[in-house]
Amino acid sequence: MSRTIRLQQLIRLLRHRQEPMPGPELAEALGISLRTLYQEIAVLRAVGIEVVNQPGEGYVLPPEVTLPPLALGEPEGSQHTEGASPEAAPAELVFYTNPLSRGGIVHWMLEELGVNYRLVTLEYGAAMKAPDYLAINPLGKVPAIRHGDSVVTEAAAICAYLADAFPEAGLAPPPAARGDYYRWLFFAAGPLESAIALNDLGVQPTAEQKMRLGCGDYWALVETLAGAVAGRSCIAGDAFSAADVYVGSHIGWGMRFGTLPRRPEFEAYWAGLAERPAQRRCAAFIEQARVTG
Ligand SMILES: N[C@@H](CCC(=O)N[C@@H](CS)C(=O)NCC(=O)O)C(=O)O
Repeated sequence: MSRTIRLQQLIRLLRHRQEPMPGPELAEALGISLRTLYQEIAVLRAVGIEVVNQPGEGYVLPPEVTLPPLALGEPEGSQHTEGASPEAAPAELVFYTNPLSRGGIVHWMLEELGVNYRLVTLEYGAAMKAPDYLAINPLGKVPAIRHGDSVVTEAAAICAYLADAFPEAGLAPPPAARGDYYRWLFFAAGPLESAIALNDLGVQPTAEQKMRLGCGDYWALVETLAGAVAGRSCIAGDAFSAADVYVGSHIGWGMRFGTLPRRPEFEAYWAGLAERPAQRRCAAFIEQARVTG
């Protein structure tokens, strides 16, 4: 059965039910594994068909949903029938990092995804500037990932890439609802990072320089960021996403090392994120590295 037909069947099955349909029942009706079902539901969400998961009950389709036929075209190379041909081996995912680096952001993202990856630790200095690593990142900096043939550097780009590469984890909103997601990811990776660095180095741009600098004024950025997270547990929409991993890391780190003020909006937002099991695992990993030197 092609993926398009399977997705249409999945929608049809849900449409004919008033009640939520449990995942295992749905998977059985489609003749696929639960894992494949999660992937197919992620595909539907990625094209804007919001299948709702009612915890403990199963999946339902909002009655107003219509199926966009073209949006469900067969992705290249995906025309396999489960059980009839072997699943392609997953692409190897390699994570280059140093425990005491921005790699912590990507580490958290990987732990949230719950995927298999190979962690390669690089010491600062010669190892990061060796030719084999410069072939991965010509800047000789961590983090970086290699996923199959794709190499991605820049922590924010890696988080966004991983959310798309593993849609079943639901760490990116559907494309049509990505306004805030992109906005705050880029805000934190661009102007916020630059302004924090300048402020930390004691550089005080003049009013005229602030007009030319992409980041503008440090305190205006702090105010804007505080407004974006005030009273919210997630920065983009109602669900935790890669934007929370990235922006949250800046906030948690910034408050810890004094590069951002301990504003109540930041404290409240970070308190919710710091409790996440994936974040706690990464914090323990960093602490271990710090203790053992
Ligand atoms: N813009 C990069 C920054 C990467 C970066 O500066 N990494 C630091 C560690 S946090 C590094 O590898 N420094 C080593 C060096 O420059 O030699 C990102 O967001 O990933």
